[in-house]
Amino acid sequence: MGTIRLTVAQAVVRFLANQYSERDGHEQRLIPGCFGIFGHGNVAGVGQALLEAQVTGSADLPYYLARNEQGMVHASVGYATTRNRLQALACTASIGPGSANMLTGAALATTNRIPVLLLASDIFATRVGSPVLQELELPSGYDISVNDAFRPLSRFFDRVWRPEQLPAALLGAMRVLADPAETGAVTLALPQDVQAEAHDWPEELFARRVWHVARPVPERAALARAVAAIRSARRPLLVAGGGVIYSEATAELARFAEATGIPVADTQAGKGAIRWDHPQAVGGLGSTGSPVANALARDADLVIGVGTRYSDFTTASRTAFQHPDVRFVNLNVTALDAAKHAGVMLVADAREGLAALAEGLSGHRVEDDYTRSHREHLDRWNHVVDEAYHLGHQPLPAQTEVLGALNETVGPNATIVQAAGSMPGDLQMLWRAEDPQQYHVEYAFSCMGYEIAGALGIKMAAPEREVYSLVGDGSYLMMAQEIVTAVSEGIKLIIVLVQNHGFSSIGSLSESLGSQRFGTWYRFRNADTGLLDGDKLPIDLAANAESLGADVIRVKTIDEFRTALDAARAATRTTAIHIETDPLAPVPSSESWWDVPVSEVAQLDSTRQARKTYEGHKAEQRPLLTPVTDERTS
Ligand SMILES: Cc1ncc(C[n+]2csc(CCOP(=O)(O)OP(=O)(O)O)c2C)c(N)n1
Ligand SMILES: [Mg+2]
Repeated sequence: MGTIRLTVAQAVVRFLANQYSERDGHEQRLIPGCFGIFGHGNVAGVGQALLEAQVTGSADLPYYLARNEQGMVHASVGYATTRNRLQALACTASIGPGSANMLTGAALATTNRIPVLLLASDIFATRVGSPVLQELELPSGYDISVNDAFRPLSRFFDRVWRPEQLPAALLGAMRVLADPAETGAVTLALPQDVQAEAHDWPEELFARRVWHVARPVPERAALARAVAAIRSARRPLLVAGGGVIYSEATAELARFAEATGIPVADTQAGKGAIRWDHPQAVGGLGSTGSPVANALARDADLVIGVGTRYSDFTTASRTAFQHPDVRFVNLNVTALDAAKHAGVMLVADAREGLAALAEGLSGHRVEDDYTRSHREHLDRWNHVVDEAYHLGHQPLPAQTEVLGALNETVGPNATIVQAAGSMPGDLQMLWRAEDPQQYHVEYAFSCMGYEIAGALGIKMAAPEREVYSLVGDGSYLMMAQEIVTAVSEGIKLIIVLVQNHGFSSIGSLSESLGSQRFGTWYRFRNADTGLLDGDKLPIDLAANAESLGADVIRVKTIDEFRTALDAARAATRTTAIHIETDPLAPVPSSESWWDVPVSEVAQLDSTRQARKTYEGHKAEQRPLLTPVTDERTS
């Protein structure tokens, strides 16, 4: 075999253009494109390589210019999630602040277990001119740079100090990106001088490579233990997490639920894993779940977690499960999650695992009484949701009515995108999902600013879908700039901008914890109180969106909102609909709890009262440490 003389950056681009992933016999590009923002750290290295690839056709790696490095990582996460982790995008950033801006996105990707490849530019390997512009320069060691902050946030990190190190680094990066159990942020730190350095590469480095995305099957003995535990349970509850969707296991889940009669609750990432109107679907579980799922969870003697990481929102901070003998069976591709709550570990792909469980449980069904027990509760709950969707709240509409108008009109071929504020909770409780890709709420990191950037990536991954970014005023003010990227790329988003002049979410949390909504309004400072509780600010976020290139529709009522939705759907350009809502409007109760500690001592009466309530809930927390005994698994 011969060699090819290329720079390190040119080799990276050519290599990435030749990587594929495969699952169930379907092949697709593993890294189909690259976001980037150039600075001196990458303009002449990766930037030159991307240009050369495009103009000479030597490698196919389309480049997308983002407006903020954090935003481009969010967009990449939206993209990879929508592609069920079979494809990921690369992100190139300059050294210092450019790469540091990707840190939040890296944490978000790893927390959500979603692949993204970060090409972080680094300080000169030769250090001839050190310190360079934007170099951290620590007295404790000259080989440390800002990029070392990626290490704890990345599932794979390597810094390519010399060209000879590149092939192993690239192969390691692909291995982790394509492994459903390992995946997350993958960071290759590329010193700016090394990017431009030429090397003679073995030709085979650029061979077409197919990364098989595994569907690990359950170990036979573990499967037997899980089957026995499920057979011996009288009140089992299945919790469907994001892993069901990423594994494309939704049909197996429906079959499993139908065959066994076991009710299915969902998590934020798992909403849509089962249709809301499936006979066994009981809605969201946990702090912001449905009271139906929470009542079942309270009395469940067995919880079957499938593709869930059991966040505190899902377990209501370990108060959701109150049966004295509750045990867990956890089907998860990641041992970390399968081991949680001392459960029977079924380390496997969700689809393979569900099919194997269904076979092992053949002929087994929970008692009819149990299957019927929650029907009435569910009917009552559906009525509560309908009411929340049609409150007729005055003078400003309630947020639940905005969500209702969306839910009733978007259809299954749409995706709604959210991440932080009061909407994730309202959505988890009220949204009726009709399709596995309809509900996209980033709630592992719950990062304000994900909504528009994430929506951009989702629309890139699924151009045939109508993508709705639902964004609160707080999140909008943190990160709206990818509207410009959407406009320049001709990518159509529908942005629903919910203006309530501050943090409705943290405001009501603060009030419930005795902190009186302190610091959660976006208001003028009030000369009388000294607090930020004066008049509303004269700000116009609709005008802001318009200034970034979006078409804008301002509405005041829910009827106007519905009409605006029709117009936005008919439009071809990115369109923002601005609506003001009442942050204090009522929301149904999940009849659940979330652990946010309240001051143990306080002079404020509101805090002291809240502390008493807090201690009551704290007493309900369970360690969930009891191992599953032999008699339940044999
Ligand atoms: C980057 C980031 N900073 C802080 C938080 C904590 N936080 C969660 S929700 C929220 C307020 C969100 O405000 P807005 O987008 O207006 O939504 P609303 O609560 O009004 O529905 C804050 C500050 C967060 N989740 N993400
Ligand atoms: Mg708000």
